[in-house]
Amino acid sequence: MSQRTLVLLKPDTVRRGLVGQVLSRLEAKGLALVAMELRTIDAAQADRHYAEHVERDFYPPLRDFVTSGPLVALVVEGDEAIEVVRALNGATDGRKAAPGTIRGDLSLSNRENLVHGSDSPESAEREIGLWFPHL
Ligand code: RTP
Ligand code: MG
Repeated sequence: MSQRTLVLLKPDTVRRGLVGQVLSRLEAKGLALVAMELRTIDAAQADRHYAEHVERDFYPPLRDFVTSGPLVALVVEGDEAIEVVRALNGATDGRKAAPGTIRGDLSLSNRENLVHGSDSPESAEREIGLWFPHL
């Protein structure tokens, strides 16, 4: 079933000059780009995006990180796109993510892990509305 999902290329991806490489992987997989924008977010947008994590101990440094510079927000579409993007991204911790995944090949960190992908149809709907309200 065709789905849309929200993807973030986090500030480390932009800082490290990996936007092209990461986008290429999504495009090569066959996912269609629906929306894409370079944006620097404030703490309020970070808190809305990570609403489920705001009270966690790991959240303050995560908030500092995601607001630390421009990121690329995009919506991609394709068959089972939510699960497909999560599989391309790999496990959260780049040190543990499998080789062949974006994080497994390009990240050595649990925080600076390059990408975000919505984790369920409900999350995708909420996050797409938050980042791209016109969609
Ligand atoms: P994301 O939301 O960024 O796509 O990552 P994810 O689904 O793989 O991981 P999630 O559980 O949603 O966590 C969101 C971000 O919080 C940081 N994190 N740190 N125990 C920890 O120190 C911890 N757990 C999560 C990660 O940066 C993760 O991307
Ligand atoms: Mg998540």
